Amino acid sequence: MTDKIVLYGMDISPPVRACKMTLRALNLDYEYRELDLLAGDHCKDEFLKKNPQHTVPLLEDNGALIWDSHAIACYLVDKYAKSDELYPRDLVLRAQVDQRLYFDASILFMSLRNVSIPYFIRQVSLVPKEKVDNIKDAYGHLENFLGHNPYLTGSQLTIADFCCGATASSLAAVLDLDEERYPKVAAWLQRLAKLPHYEEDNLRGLNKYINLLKPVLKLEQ
Ligand SMILES: N[C@@H](CCC(=O)N[C@@H](CS)C(=O)NCC(=O)O)C(=O)O
Repeated sequence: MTDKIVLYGMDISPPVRACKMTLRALNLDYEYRELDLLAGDHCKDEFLKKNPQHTVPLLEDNGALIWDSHAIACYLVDKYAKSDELYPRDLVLRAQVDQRLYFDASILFMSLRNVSIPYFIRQVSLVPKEKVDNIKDAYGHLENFLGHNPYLTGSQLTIADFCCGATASSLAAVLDLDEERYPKVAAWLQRLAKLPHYEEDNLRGLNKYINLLKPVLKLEQ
């Protein structure tokens, strides 16, 4: 057991990048252990003992094992933040952040995972129209959530922006963001891109992810 925070991940993974952005915002030191999912590192016994769901990100903190990026982000802010801005304690504000986190977990990220996993596991490169439409719907929901606000739940940056932002930026691996149709999403992503160390925490892995998927996927429109 180690007393330092360890994040297990792979840079191309959107939820891993969301955790990196959260750790950065909290200014926390951590060790990053890169797994090669394409080589099956996440299905080896050593990792399965830590996360039987065999997903990254996985956080290890003083013996505690936490997986799912949303659970990790909430835990990190609750445990280490000096203020509650990134994950408010006010019940209504927190419920709004939670709603966006569950939206990412159940709709936004799934619209991407449902395309990427079939390709990574079985080299399925044809993306059926329903899956393309799911991605368009996801962009549309984000556009509506943003309204006139700079961030997803209002004027304050929260972990919902990290989780949804890492995923939303990655949707371009399947379908480029139509900036005329979703101008608020485009402006929000540009705002996130100005965060300190964005390049290291999100952009680098994002570019690798896009380069892996975009050239091979064929969309049924
Ligand atoms: N809801 C999870 C999703 C995690 C997830 O699906 N991670 C992918 C990489 S992006 C993974 O580990 N896939 C390997 C697998 O499911 O076996 C989270 O937010 O952490």
